[in-house]
Order: sequence, then C-alpha cells, then structure tokens
Amino acid sequence: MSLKFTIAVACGLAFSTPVLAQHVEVHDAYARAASAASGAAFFTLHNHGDKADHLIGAKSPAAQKVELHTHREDGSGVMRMIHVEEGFPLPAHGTINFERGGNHVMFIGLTHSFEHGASVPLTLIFEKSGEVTLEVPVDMERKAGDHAKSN
Ligand SMILES: [Cu+2]
Repeated sequence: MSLKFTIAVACGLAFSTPVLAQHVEVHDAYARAASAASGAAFFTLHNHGDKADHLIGAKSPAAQKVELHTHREDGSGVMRMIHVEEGFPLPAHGTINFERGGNHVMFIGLTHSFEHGASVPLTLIFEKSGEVTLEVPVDMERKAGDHAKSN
C-alpha cells in the first residue's frame, strides 16, 4: 500500500477525502455560505509533480458564477475581496492554501442555499492537470484556521 493511499484512507475518516488528478491533490476542502446568495470554498492544493501547474478557473452547478478570489489590502488599509482573473500558479512540489481571509473560490448567485452537512460539487480547472471535480462538504461550524484532525 502506498503512503499516498494510506493518507487518503486516514483523511476519509476525517470527512475530507483528498482528490487526486495526476499530480495535483485537493486536500481538506470545505465550503460555507457567505450570504443567502453567495458562498466560498477553501482547501489546500498540493502539486506532487515535478512540473509547475496553474489553477486557471473553477465551475460548479451550485452557483451562476464561480470565481477565483483573494483578499488584498487597498490603499487605506482595508482588506478587499478581488477576482484573480489570472488564477494561481502552483509550483512543482508546491502548495497553495485557500483559507478564510485569503484565497478562496467564490460562488456568486447560489442555485441552492448552502446547508450545513450537505455538499457542493466543485470543478477546479488546471492548465496541465485538466479538470478536478470534488464534492465539497458545507461546514458552517468550522472556525477560520481550523484544519481537519488528520492534518
Ligand atoms: Cu470572494
């Protein structure tokens, strides 16, 4: 049994099964509603491969629009959410964190409200690895900075 498979089993017990597409792994994903009409998803991306990749987009039937976002400080010191149209580079053997107050996938115009305990389908689109589709559990109780126990 490979180490990777062992980790996948352990994470499955913690309700956050990693999804692998070629060398890109999506880990510890969860989503939450931001309002009645919008929501966000958070996760960690690992590139286990020797080649750089790039997250170029995301899509989901759960919202009319799905965008890659981050927060940046504006000139007056206020954190603002911005649409990152160029996406996020994922270096070889690199990691990108999507977390509260930082990078996230934004769902705009929810087709169903995000219910705690339900899950939301999400497809991440990578330049090299192609599309990775996962079911993201909705967790309204997760505190910012919390990680699954398996981490
Ligand atoms: Cu956003």
